[in-house]
Amino acid sequence: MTALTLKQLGQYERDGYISPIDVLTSDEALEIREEIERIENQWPNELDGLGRNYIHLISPIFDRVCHNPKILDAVESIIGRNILICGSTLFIKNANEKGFVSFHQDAKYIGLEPHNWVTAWVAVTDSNEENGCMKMWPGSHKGELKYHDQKFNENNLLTRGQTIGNVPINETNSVVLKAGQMSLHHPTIVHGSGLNKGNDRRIGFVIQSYIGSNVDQVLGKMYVQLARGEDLFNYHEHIKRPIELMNKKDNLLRKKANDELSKIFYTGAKKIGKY
Ligand SMILES: O=C(O)CCC(=O)C(=O)O
Repeated sequence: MTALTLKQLGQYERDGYISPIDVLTSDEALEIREEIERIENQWPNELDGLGRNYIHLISPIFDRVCHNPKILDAVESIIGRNILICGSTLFIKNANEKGFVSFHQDAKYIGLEPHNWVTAWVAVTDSNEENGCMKMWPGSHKGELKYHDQKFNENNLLTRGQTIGNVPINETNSVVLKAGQMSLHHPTIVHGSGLNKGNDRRIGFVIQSYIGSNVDQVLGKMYVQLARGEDLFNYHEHIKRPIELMNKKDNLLRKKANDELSKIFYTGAKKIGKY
């Protein structure tokens, strides 16, 4: 068991995130990238828009990442032993594109209550200042949920382009990761990321999120897998793990899960965005 150290837990409590944590080898990270590029080549558009979500339901390689014991050990240190996986998202910024992520708090539109959950951002490629790594505003998880302007702006990789204003950029920290490392962040930390100005793609695989079994989805329906321990509350529908890439039944389930997710993310929104 590679639990987080007291120092790391102190950092999480104080700053609202921990980074970097070694979880995969560089070969394993490369295998994930190759899986993404295999899907992109064989099934064009499969990962576009809403399709960036729930890839772990159609790919055993991504499924294995979600159930990786090193990741789960770290997650257990934060949310306890009974862990469910309730979603995953790919955040890809290609070189020469204009994708960015406005400063936001994940808890704002995700419907997961109480906040006994944590998000794991796994670097599939290196992620650094040049290619648009995440920036965290340390300590910002401690206050109330903040006002988010819904900008629906093109190139914003968030559903509604939800944006918190007046973030003190000089107080934010860059989360620099090597491929195979991860960061963990709190549901209410303010974070975002800028443009990819490098020559290669920047890819993050985000398990969004690991939830304690006591966490309900108050805005809609959610499909989960048990990652560790027991589901003591049975709030959600449990689904099985994939055994082959792009199995027909798994694809149908992923589509259903994505339709439900979209309803959750756009609850009360004035329009529907690209993702
Ligand atoms: O990948 C990014 O740049 C941002 C990801 C993000 O906002 C998140 O994982 O909550």
